[in-house]
Amino acid sequence: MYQELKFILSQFKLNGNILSIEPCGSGRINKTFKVVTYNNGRHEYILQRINTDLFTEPQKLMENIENVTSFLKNNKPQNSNMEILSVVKTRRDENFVSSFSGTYRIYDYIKNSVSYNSCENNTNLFQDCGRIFGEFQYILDKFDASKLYETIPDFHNTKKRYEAFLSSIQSTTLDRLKLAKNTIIEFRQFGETLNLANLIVDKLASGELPMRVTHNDTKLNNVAFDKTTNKATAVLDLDTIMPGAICYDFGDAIRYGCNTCSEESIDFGKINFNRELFEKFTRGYLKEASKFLTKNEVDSLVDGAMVMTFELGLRFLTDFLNGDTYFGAKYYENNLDRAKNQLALLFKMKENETYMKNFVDNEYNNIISSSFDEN
Ligand code: GN1
Ligand code: MG
Repeated sequence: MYQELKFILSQFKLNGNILSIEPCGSGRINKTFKVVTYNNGRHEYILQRINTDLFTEPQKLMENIENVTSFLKNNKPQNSNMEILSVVKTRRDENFVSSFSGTYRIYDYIKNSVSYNSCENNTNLFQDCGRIFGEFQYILDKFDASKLYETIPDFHNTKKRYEAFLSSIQSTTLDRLKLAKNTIIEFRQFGETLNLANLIVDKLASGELPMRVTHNDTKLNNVAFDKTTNKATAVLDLDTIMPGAICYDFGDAIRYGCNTCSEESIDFGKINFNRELFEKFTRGYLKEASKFLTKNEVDSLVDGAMVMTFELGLRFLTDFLNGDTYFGAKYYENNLDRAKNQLALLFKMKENETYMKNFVDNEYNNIISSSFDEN
């Protein structure tokens, strides 16, 4: 494998000779390595093998990334500390290479950075995570979303995700159906009573929510923090940047970050919704995002959190019923357990729905009224 990776690396314009290649990151979809080279000092890079089963058109994926990153570089406010991912070109001036072992691209590593799978005891990390996603969206507010390719069509089309779930029930094996029976019933009841599959998709279709540039995978571990200051410095994993509803990004960050257990936990009884983290993220996020959000968008944020949790749970469950072809599974019931984890979180979110909506309202109103006071 390393011989092959060295051959891949030799096709890119790297600075110096390779010192090391180490697997890194916790993504489910692409394989990621940290590469260190030496030439009058160390230079660090991120090498990724793109999962072309899902991203079937890597040239379009990379074009999206090039367009968005150059827009961010040219339009970020002067006082912003945001770092922006830079794609390393190949010797032929292309932005990826394909070989028999796969399709690869390289980014410069964000200097002196670290990313976290959870906030542990430092809840300020999550506030700053909210701030950087808000700033990211704010800069991209001026970017024309219709210029982006849909790298995975209907990625957050929860209506279609729900239809795919219903048809996987028809085509699965008896064994998987028996194991998943109760979870299937709960997802159907939950989704149908709250109309979760249609809620956002319908508002996008009617124009109540505008189509924006969205990141679509706003987990805490997709943010780089400065190792010294612990400030969020960069938004990572730009593969799923596509047109979408703003609440998908707020929602997915809350889904991932406010679960008191990890996504892989099977301790379902311990799963709860962390209010302190919710407040921190919302505060950091709204400070930036209130500069451009419409009132309808503000009102949709909490719905986004519930819809994203419902949707990912459905995706895990559908994958279990389909024989684990998308996310992969470390053991037979892994994807079913992941679906149960999201369902447990969804119940806790429902209990907290009014509280969350009130908090968003108050926070937003405070920001708006204090900006009137300043003017
Ligand atoms: C996948 O690969 P990773 O971990 O960044 C998935 C997301 C899910 C996430 C759940 C392209 O992201 O949609 O929310 O797993 N990405 C894709 O952990 O399907
Ligand atoms: Mg990802």
